[in-house]
Amino acid sequence: MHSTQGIKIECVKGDIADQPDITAIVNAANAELRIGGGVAGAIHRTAGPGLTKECRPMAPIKPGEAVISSGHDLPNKYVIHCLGPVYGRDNPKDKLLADCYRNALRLAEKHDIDSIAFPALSTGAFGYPMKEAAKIAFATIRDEIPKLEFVKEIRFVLFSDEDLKVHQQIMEEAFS
Ligand code: AR6
Repeated sequence: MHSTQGIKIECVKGDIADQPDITAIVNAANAELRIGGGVAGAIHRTAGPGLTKECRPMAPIKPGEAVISSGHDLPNKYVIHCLGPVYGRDNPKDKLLADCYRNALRLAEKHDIDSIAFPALSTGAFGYPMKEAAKIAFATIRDEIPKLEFVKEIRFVLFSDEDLKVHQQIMEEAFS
């Protein structure tokens, strides 16, 4: 856990679709905003068909973009859907990944959201190396923090002990 300028940043191991104390969870979406594998599968399964229906008119989205919907049957008020870059295809990959985190935080601010949980965007099916992606994620968050008025808690939800370890280490480096 790290605390900076009144904002709590933490990394936990768990399921992004099971964060009941968080106002907005972030989806590692596909361009069509449909159910998929990984994070998108877990979120859409828990949210139910209403989520797909609400998202349809907002699709397709481009790499780096973020859009917001309600949480439907999830315990969260909102879902912020981000399309991460496909590693080796969507370029500049580092800027597009940073755009996801920046745009998600800006949408959260626009909706007076106090707490947000991110998965490790692009690091599954889209193939972004975990460590490289984590460095971009925390550097972007660090740069956005001075602009945050409503967001008071940022959580990273990682799927494995190894991913958790990498994120904790890079978080410490970014904020030291
Ligand atoms: N909670 C937290 N993290 C998870 C979960 C979960 N329930 N499930 C997987 N992860 P991915 P991407 C981790 O593939 O790379 C989808 O099919 C996973 O281990 O969900 O942005 C969409 O439809 C990995 O580290 O997202 C898109 O087409 C990270 O979350 C595409 O995959 C992201 O994995 C998006 O690919």
